[in-house]
Amino acid sequence: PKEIFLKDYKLADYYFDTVDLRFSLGEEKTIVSSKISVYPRAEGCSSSLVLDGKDLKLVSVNVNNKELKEGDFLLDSRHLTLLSPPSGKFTLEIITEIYPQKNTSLEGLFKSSGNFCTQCEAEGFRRITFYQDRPDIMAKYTCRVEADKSLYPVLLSNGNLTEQGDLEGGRHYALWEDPFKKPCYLFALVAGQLESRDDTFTSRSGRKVSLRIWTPAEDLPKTVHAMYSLKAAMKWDEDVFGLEYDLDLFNIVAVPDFNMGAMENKSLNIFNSKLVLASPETATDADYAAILGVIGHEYFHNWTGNRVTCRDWFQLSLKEGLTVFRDQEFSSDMGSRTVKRIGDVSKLRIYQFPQDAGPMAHPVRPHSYIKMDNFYTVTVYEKGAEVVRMYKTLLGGQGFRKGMDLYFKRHDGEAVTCEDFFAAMRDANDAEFSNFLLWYSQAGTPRVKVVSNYNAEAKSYSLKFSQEVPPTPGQPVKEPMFIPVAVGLLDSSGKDMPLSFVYHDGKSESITSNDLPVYTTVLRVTKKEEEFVFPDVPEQPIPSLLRGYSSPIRLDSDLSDSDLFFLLAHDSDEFNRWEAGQILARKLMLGLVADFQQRKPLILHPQFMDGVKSILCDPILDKEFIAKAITLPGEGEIMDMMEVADPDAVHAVRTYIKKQLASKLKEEFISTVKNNKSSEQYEFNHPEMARRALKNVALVYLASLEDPELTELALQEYKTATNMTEQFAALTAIAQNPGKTRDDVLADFYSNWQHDFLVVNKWFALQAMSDISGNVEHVRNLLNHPAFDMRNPNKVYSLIGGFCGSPVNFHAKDGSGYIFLGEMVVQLDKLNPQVASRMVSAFSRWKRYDETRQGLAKAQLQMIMSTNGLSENVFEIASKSLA
Ligand code: BAL
Ligand code: ZN
Repeated sequence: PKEIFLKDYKLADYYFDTVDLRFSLGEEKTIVSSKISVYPRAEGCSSSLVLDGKDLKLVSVNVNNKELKEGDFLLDSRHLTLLSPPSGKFTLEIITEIYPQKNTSLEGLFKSSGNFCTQCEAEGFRRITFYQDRPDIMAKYTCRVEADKSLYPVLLSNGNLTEQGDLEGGRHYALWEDPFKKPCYLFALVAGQLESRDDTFTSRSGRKVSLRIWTPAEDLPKTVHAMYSLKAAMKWDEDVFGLEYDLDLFNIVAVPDFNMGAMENKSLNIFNSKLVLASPETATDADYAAILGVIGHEYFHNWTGNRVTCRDWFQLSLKEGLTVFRDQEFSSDMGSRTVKRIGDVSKLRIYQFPQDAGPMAHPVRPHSYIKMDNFYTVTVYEKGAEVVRMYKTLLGGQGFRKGMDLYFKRHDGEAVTCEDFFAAMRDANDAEFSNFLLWYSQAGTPRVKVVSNYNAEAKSYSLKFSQEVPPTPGQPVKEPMFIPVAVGLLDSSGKDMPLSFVYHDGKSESITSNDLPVYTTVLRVTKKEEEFVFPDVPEQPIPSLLRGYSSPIRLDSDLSDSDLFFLLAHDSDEFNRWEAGQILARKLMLGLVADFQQRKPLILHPQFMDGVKSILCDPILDKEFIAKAITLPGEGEIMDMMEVADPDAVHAVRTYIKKQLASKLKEEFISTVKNNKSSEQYEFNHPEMARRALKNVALVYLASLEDPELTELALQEYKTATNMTEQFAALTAIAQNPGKTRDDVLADFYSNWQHDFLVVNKWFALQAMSDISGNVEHVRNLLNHPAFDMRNPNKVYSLIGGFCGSPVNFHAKDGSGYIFLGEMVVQLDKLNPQVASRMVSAFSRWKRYDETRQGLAKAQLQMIMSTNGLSENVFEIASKSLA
């Protein structure tokens, strides 16, 4: 397989002006005709024109109305090369045949539940027709779709519907015209039996936009929340960024078979059903929140991604990091900012930190790839969003908005790079950013140490930072990064001290803003070692460091446990209150893991228990914040901090602490469950979600005790729940413990919900993720369950992906978990390489474990590598993991 490098980027020799596509959709084959007006970048260009193409049957190629003969072109398994195209502009017409009904990769044109649909990002368009399949080729498209009218009554593509009509033989057609230039990855087509929920949105300039969400008829009632989310997103983008929608029609289609969550095709977003369909009875609060966020995300791409797109795929974070940041801000404004931030930072720590420390570590802008699909990663998306957030932290809200305005003014209609975004931010603010661009090119999570010192005589307080970026594959040595560290100082009563000056580099810098006191300042840490000194500090402060998690780093401070308990109780930065609790919990868990490994008795520190109790019983705190604060760090997070990851010890310790807390705080947890009972009517709003979140966490703690009375309490919650959030949480609580109650409730749940594939996926995932010993056999049995289907990505992610999420079972010392995953990857790769490569990633950190586990995991990776016909997707992850 060939590796592609950013440094090799070259402008294309030919560009496309207009593209007219015609699809004749059929059961046996689909015929695709394209008519492209081509122009050379430079006069007198004599280069050949290389078009990408995969699994296409070429029917004919015409240039300026003349059919090309053998010898005029070369055809291989990846390209169609026109050897000597005319100099100057010309018209290129190509006819291909494709077979969407056989396409299980779900890239290009494929069938999902009988309907036709497309997925072209990153490189799926080359499976539809021969084309220069790269994002800097932007053209205006028309698309004529023709199909059997009774089988495919709805025919959709990008832009505006300009013509439609009936044809002979029971067929019909629709002609779509997109007035905006776009790269081919934003092309979309849908044809099938669908109905729509219709609504309108009037933009602030008075444009009346028709909104349609398409699903099979029976699912339409479940699109209310998606429509609410879309309208909220359209309004938010106008209010916050001044960005309006630019066409009169916006379509969303929900399909059950989809590799990704959703896709932002111009005016025709295609979604995985999971991220559209919701009703209180079938979807949880987490599903509702995800729908809000992803509907927002895809809509926001219309400006950050579509109107301004990426020059090449290395720049993916230009659109994804920025759009994730925008959707995070949208969700924060629609709910609780602190809770959203806690969730986003947890996601970064649980998924991105391990990636950044493993064999697949890559910068936010990768330097190379074999398969671009493998780089739709938490690094490009989530760390990329943190990079965008740092611009805002450094420039302030208004400065960030000025940068965004300049970015659109300069680049609307263009395919650009991360430097162009950086330059817009810098130039709009006359900012000095020194080495900020390193965030795009250096992989690895910076580790920052801070040492504090209070000089009582001088009444000054210093913070001394040192930073290190760990080596990552291909990057053994790193430069110091530009790290914004938001800091506040608390006095002994827990109040923020006003900050007026800081000495840095021998200079005094004023902190006040418009003569008002400031309680948080952003220190710019840019060197390997650097000191900041606050003068006029009347007493020894407790520092609140990295407020709001102002940069994506690992911070080691010299805060004592009592400082952390103090911050947990008093910090005005709510994120840092949660963080103080997490740092304490991580320390406690690591200490107990060491005890467990040395066969010492486990003892829970009473101060920790008192801390949990005081949060649980605080009547003022937000309930969802409490739920987050009393949830212990995950097993992965703790394993990540160990020299040699020990899943059994970490699991034993986490279970021990959970049970200890449950038993010592039993009465408090019972009151929490009783005082936060369901209201009759489900509402998706923060106070209601917070109430449910707290009750559900309490229930999981209680049920862990395996006490019949408490199991009965959970059972009652299960039976009386009026929404899926509470019903599923009760099921989760009960399912912790093996036995008849568990088996009965799982069977009951399936029999109630077997008609709803999205709910059945939750049922698969819950069982797959179970920590019950030897669960691999149960998961193997579930592969044969009639509701399971290897061709459906959601089912694979639930069952096989879910299994890899249980460290004790996936990393079982007998190798049974690794053998299972190895088999699954080989099977999946034949059907859907993108999904297989996501699954094989679970092996990538095998070197973190003990020798026995290393040997077992390595053997599976080697077995996968030796498989005939392995896809490039899986090859890239498996080979890099073994390197
Ligand atoms: N562009 C792929 C799906 C998404 O990130 O929106
Ligand atoms: Zn996106």
